Parts: sequence; C-alpha cells; structure tokens
Amino acid sequence: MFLCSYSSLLKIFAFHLCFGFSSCLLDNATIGELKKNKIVMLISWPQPTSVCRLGCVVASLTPEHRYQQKMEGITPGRRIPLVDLGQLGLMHDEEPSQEEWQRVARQLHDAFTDIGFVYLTNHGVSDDQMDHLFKSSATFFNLDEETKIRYQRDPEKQQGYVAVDRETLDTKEMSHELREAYDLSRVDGLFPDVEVPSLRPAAASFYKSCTTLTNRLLIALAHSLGLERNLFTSAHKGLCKDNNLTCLRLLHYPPVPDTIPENTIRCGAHTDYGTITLLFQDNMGGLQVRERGGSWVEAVPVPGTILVNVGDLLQFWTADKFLATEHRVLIPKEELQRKASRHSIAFFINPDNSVLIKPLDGSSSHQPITVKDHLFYKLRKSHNY
Ligand SMILES: O=C(O)CCC(=O)C(=O)O
Repeated sequence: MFLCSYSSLLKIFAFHLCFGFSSCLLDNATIGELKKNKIVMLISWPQPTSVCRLGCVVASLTPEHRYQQKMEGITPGRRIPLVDLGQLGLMHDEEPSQEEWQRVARQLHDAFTDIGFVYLTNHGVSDDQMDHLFKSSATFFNLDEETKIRYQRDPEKQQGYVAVDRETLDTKEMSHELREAYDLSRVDGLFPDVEVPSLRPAAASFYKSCTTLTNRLLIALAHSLGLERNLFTSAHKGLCKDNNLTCLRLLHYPPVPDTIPENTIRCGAHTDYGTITLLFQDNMGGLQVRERGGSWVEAVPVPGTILVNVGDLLQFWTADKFLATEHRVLIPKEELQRKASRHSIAFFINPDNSVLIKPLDGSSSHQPITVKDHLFYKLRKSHNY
C-alpha cells in the first residue's frame, strides 16, 4: 500500500534516498488522522512470517528524528495531539456549525489543559504562502552580517534583525543560544526591501492569513471555556496594527561550528510570553516540549501542520487552566545535522498593549498586569540591548 500527499512525494523521496526510513513514533490513531489528511505515507511489505506494516510519518524521515530517538532522558512516545480545524480552516468562508465550533473547542481545551501544545491540520495557510516566506527568510539570513546588522531590531517597535548572542531565552541557565531572528511586528515597518524585495509581500500575505486564523482560534478558545464568544477577540483588536505587539518572527539556526561552548543550545528552554503562538517549522526537527511530568518530548515536524502553543498571558488569564509549556531546540548530535541550518517561523500572538490581564475566574492566582508591562519586562530581560 502506498498512500501519500502527492505534492510532497518528491521531497519524501529525496529524504528517503538521503536518510532511509526510520520507525514511526506516532501511534496508530495519529497515523489514521494524518492518513485521512493525506500527509502520511504508509508502506506495507511482506516479511518472512507476517506482513509487517511500517508506518512512516513524513516527519520521521528526517535525520533529526533518528538522533533524537537515541537521546537520553527523552520520551518519544508521548504525543502532542493533532486537531483537524475542519470548517474553521481558512478555506471556508461560511460560519462553521455550532457542532464544529464545539468539536474544535473541546479538542483545543483537551490539548491546552494537558501538554499545552497542539498540531493543527486543514488550517488553510497555503503551501505557497509558507514557501514564499521561508525562501525570503533564508535569503535574508544568507546575507553577510554587515548588511543584516543595518536592520538591527528596534526594541520599542519590536521590528528588525536580532543577531546571534543578542537574545537568551533561557534566562535561568544563561546558555549560549545559536540563533538569529528577524522580528516583523508591522507590515509597514522596517524590511530589507533592497536585498530581499520578496519579504514584505510574503509577510503581508502571511499576516493576513494568520490574523484571520487567530481570530477563529480565539473564538474557539472562548467557547471551550464557556465564555462569551468575543471575549478574547475583543482584546486582540489591534493584531498587526497599532498598540499591539503581535510579532511574526523569522528564525534561523545556523550550522553549528566545530567548537562551541559546552552549554550551547539552539533555543534555550522558555515559555512564550503572549496568548498563543503559531509555529511553522522546517523538516529539520530538534524542538522539544516539556510535559507536565517534567520529561522532554519531541515536537516532530509534521508537514502541512501548524504547531500551536499557549503563552504566559493566556495561562494567567485562565488561572492556570491552560498551560504555557516550556520548550527548547537542541543542538543536533549527528554531524550531518550539525552542518545544516534550521529555519522556523513563529507568529507570536499578543493581546492589545493596554489590556489588563487578570484571572477570569476572579481568583488571585496571578497579579493583574497590563500586556505591555509583561511583554516589555520579558523582552528586556531576554535581549542584551
Ligand atoms: O524554532 C522553533 O522551533 C521554536 C522557536 C521558539 O520557541 C521561540 O522563538 O520562542
């Protein structure tokens, strides 16, 4: 049997040739869900005594997956749930049915009260949109350092280039984090238009889709908590506009030099600061999520999905019902992966700056704080300028 997303066939084939198949880490239910969405390849082949089914999720073809399986202290079998957005996806203009809102709400609620992360399928952000933005991002990061630094991030505007060693997300460990980024909070803000003219239009199209998707997710989250439908959306009126620090962030993890300090990591353990984050990752892997019990589990790249996680402010708002889960990106152990770049794109969603976040249940589990105070406190702490 051979079933797969045909648009991905060439990519899969190339990976297969380069790295061979590795075993599947996801369980049968997940494979079933992925198969329904045509993003899984299933292969059966005869074995001497039985027919052995080798389930190969596309993500498991990545080399990282194999090195991660060997890592100590990692629990690879614990899965992050996968939710089909169905009628809430961007390809649907009409209002979803009540049942559909409730189904998605229930599934998000289960994920966010448990591991705090979820994969979304059928979200409607197109492959083309992602390809354009990933390509433009790679073009920018390939520029020489002198050019990139001309676009240095303006801390007040949250827009511009953040060079390696300018930001440490794990402020407890103060590790050396091998990562560079470009923050884009406004489509009319600072862009490297001369060197990468494709970036602004690619980002504009991305903002549009991510903003619409965000509003649908915020409605589903309000439903999931039995709250008034627009409770969260009305606190996010300025998404990608004024008085709101929602940020589209391009991330590049450069190839690892031959010698690095012992405590080097690609991205130190941290929680995100805002409401939720939409994460688009390439197929290199390395992202890990800390589950409630304290062990690290892999967030393998699953093509065609968006990985969504809860941030601090949503945790405060929901009085710890929804969890802002720690996550990190490790340096690969194998030489082949160390020599490769990793790219990802995060859409960090924040409420409007002046919104006062206090627990919705009236408890005193967190001190009230304005969005702006919380974000600037975290941003100043993590950036060294
Ligand atoms: O690159 C990734 O996969 C994760 C990035 C991340 O967690 C962050 O920038 O906050």
